[in-house]
Amino acid sequence: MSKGVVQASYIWLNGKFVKWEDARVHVLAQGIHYGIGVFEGIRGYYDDGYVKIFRLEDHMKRFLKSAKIIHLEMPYTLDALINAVIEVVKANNFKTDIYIRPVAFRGPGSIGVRAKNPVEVAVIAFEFGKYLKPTGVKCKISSWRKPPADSLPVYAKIAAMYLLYHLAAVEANNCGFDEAILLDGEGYVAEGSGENIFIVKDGVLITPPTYGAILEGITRDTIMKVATEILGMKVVERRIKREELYTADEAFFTGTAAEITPIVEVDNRIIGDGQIGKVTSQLMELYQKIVRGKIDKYGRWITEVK
Ligand code: PY5
Repeated sequence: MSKGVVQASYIWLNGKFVKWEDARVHVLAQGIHYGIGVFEGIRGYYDDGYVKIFRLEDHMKRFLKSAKIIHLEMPYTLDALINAVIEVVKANNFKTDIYIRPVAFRGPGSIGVRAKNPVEVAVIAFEFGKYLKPTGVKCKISSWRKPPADSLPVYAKIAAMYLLYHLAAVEANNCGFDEAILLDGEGYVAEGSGENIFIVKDGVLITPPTYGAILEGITRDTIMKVATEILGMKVVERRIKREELYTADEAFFTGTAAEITPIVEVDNRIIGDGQIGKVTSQLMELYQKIVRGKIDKYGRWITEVK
């Protein structure tokens, strides 16, 4: 379902607004050669005549955390980065739901692996719809595994890690599936190629723990809070065996791009009755209300861009 990006007017690049077509990078950039970069994915929802950005501060804090983990000296403060996002949304005068992609990477200079070339930062925002099929996806357990925690930093949203997700997602697509599910080094369920994963079993919501091989997803955190606080559900963080996934009552992905996406099949096993589950559909509906600022309790997560 992922389509080409809808071009907007301006991109924020190294502290300045440049026209979309002028936002260029030198081919010597270390970020291109070695994947030395970090990024974020944020959504903005056009509602009530303006864009509402969801959990902006949390995303930008993770951006800084990712940069710190890989030695990237971010040339901007948290406030400056938050402001850059708000300004780029304003500059493009969006009238649709959008996706915002802050990215920081090492630019041109030395070709050495140990070189610390100057860091470049961009914030790109564009019109965006659904990322995965909201009616449910068919998944394949990937032959590609998540690396152990001492191999690549799993908490950081680093560019280099996305080669793994690319391989997993392409493999799944080539085999006729919509999305991949990666296991960790010990064979437990970790996450999708760009999403965290949840299962529902006997009314309990279960998701892999953050001390495992997963990204600490912001949507994951949102759903854990909403399931507990609004639906009164028990939420458990623990390792999930592959066969527990096959036999779950319901399963779904969470992610900024994927929002809440039902999983209806895994490795040709139908999950539940193959339809969107009851808990999943309740959470999908609640999530849309929350991100569009319709539930006061979670109003603190919204940044209004007027
Ligand atoms: N796990 C991985 C590997 C991810 O890439 C993502 C987000 C998540 C989990 C969910 O994290 P969050 O809920 O904080 O978004 N993926 C990005 C996104 O914007 C990029 C997808 C291509 O959703």
